[in-house]
Amino acid sequence: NSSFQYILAEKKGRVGLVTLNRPKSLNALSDGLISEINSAVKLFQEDKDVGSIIITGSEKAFAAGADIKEMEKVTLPDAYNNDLLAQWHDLTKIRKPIIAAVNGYALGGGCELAMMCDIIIAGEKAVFGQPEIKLGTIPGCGGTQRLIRAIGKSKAMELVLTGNNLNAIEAEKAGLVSKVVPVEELLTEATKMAEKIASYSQLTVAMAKEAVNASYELTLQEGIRFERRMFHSTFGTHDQKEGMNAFVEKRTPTWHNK
Ligand code: CO8
Repeated sequence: NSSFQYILAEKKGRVGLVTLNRPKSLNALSDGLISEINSAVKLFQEDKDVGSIIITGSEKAFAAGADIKEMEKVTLPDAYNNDLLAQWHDLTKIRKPIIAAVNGYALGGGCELAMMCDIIIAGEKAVFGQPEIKLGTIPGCGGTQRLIRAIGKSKAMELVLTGNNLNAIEAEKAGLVSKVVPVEELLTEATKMAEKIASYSQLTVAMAKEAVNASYELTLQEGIRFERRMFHSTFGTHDQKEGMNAFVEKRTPTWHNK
């Protein structure tokens, strides 16, 4: 869609692709860029033909963080009155699965953006980190909260307190990314995964995403109860009947998303 200034958004079959496109500043996340990401994913959320979404950057940078030049002069009253960064979290309201395909730098807000997605796939040259401490500030968009859940306290503290980075292999070992692939194959691999997800019942996929994400908020007992109720709900769908019947009849299921 050519109406965007800082991103490219296109449909590739059943996959919605968002490419961050502010190369001169390594995809630094300005307010304008974040608004455009939010608008694009909302359009994909509403589009019945789209089953999953990929967010990617360039080979050099997924995103090198919040736009430091934009933030430099912000005062506390500005930040508080405008609830700076609040709009960033809109991405987590999208119910379709989102894959972050990360080549190059995913630093500060860039790492936080990747962590707001459901799955992170990394190219071999990817670099993850929360270097805000070097700028006299701290992560402001979930970095202190999501990183600890992804990689545990000791590693999360190291990243946040020292500004040290993780390379792709370290990030995979720590559990931050689901797989590492050669740089030039990143988008192909991400697309394959996105297409696979999009090939299932969209209704069931959304329920699965909601159930996994509930674990962020609920105790184990409540989470297991929530999961069981969602599981029960699938038996009220056409697609559960179709999926199981197709297995029994040894044929490919046809999903109706209902
Ligand atoms: N903001 C603004 N401009 C940036 C940013 C950024 N985060 N990162 C890079 N740029 C610009 C550079 O200023 C430079 O512009 P110019 O050509 O006009 O001088 C251009 O991009 C190229 O960058 P470099 O010349 O520095 O490229 P290098 O290859 O030498 O280095 C690095 C690449 C290591 C990624 C380096 O650019 C760097 O350290 N960038 C800053 C990384 C960083 O500190 N990120 C954290 C930002 S703070 C943050 O995210 C707060 C999070 C709060 C929540 C999210 C809020 C929105």
